[in-house]
Amino acid sequence: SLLVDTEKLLNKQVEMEGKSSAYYLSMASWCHMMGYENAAKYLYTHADEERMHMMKIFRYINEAGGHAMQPEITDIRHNFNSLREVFELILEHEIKVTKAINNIVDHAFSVKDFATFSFMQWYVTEQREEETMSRRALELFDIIGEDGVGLWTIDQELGKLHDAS
Ligand code: OFO
Repeated sequence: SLLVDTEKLLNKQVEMEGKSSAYYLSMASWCHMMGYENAAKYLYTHADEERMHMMKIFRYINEAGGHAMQPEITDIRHNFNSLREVFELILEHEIKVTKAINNIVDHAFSVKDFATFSFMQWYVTEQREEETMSRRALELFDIIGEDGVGLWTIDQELGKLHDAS
């Protein structure tokens, strides 16, 4: 069964994934309202994926003999200054998530909890993909530029990025 520390770390990660889901849903709503249709679509899907990330850990905790806790989700930001800011915040957030995942992997290894260590490998891979995707999204702003039809074009490209994922 899970050690107390491991269970705590995993429940903290449940909270983080739940928060990611709420955060991205809020961003999706802002993009949708602003008319960035493809960015909104990308973020609605991303919000669903984060919920799935949360549930995977949630079930694992209980299956491993722990007690998964439904997190309190508060302090969700609803307004953003620009589409670029949204994508900057996503990358920033994903980097934080990667650190938290790596910390769990490191912990699991050090206490010889190889089941958790192995379970977390999926997240290590997922984070590498998510960071790459976020960086690519952000690059569009520099490559295309935001003037004139730039923002519209960026939104179109964000739609393709999503299809490629
Ligand atoms: Fe986007 O992070 Fe979950 O794992």
